[in-house]
Amino acid sequence: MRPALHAEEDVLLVVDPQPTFMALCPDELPVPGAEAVIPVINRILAGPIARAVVTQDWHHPRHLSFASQHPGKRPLETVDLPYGTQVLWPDHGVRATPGAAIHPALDQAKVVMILRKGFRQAIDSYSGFRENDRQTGTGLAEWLRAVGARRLFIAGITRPYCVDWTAEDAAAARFETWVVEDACARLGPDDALDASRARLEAQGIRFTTADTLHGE
Ligand code: VGL
Ligand code: ZN
Repeated sequence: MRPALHAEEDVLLVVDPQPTFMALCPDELPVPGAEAVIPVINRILAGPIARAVVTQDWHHPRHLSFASQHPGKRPLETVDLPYGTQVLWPDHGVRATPGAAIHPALDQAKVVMILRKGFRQAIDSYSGFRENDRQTGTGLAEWLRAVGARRLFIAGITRPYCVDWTAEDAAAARFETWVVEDACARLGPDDALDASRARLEAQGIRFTTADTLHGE
């Protein structure tokens, strides 16, 4: 259940809808089924929601989250960085490469803000609000407040990484936060996803589906 949508107060936050995470880019960070979220998100955007924000992974070509920058390490292994443990990934989301573009099929008519994140070479940024050092802000919370946003619906790529970290920071910034579960791509084992969902629910974040945003 949800109350009626309000044009000024409700924003769809689309996390990382980029080919770098899709089968289109097999040498980057393809996530099974990631391309399937685009039509689901477009369907939400065709409904009563009035505004959307897109985040875009926008990494330095030698970003420290890339396994390639750590001799002897492979993707999904971890390293200890000054801000804590960082999972390593294949090279992906490299700024101004085709894979880092917003997917061309995403309907951008209602997208009023595009926020690039992870652009500092030595800090990753899963969340659209705060980098992985948990200290460096992106300005997104302030921007959302400036346009009168109060409630956020979050969709995109991936749970439990960028979507869930963004949701957690959205709730911490006191937005009413919903994750649109069937509009998200999933990466990794079910138990990690379930644990993350429980963590988010404990913080008051709710889960919904794309149909609900049409009032169905
Ligand atoms: C993501 C890993 C690295 C994501 C981004 O969008 O979930 N995951 N960079
Ligand atoms: Zn990334």
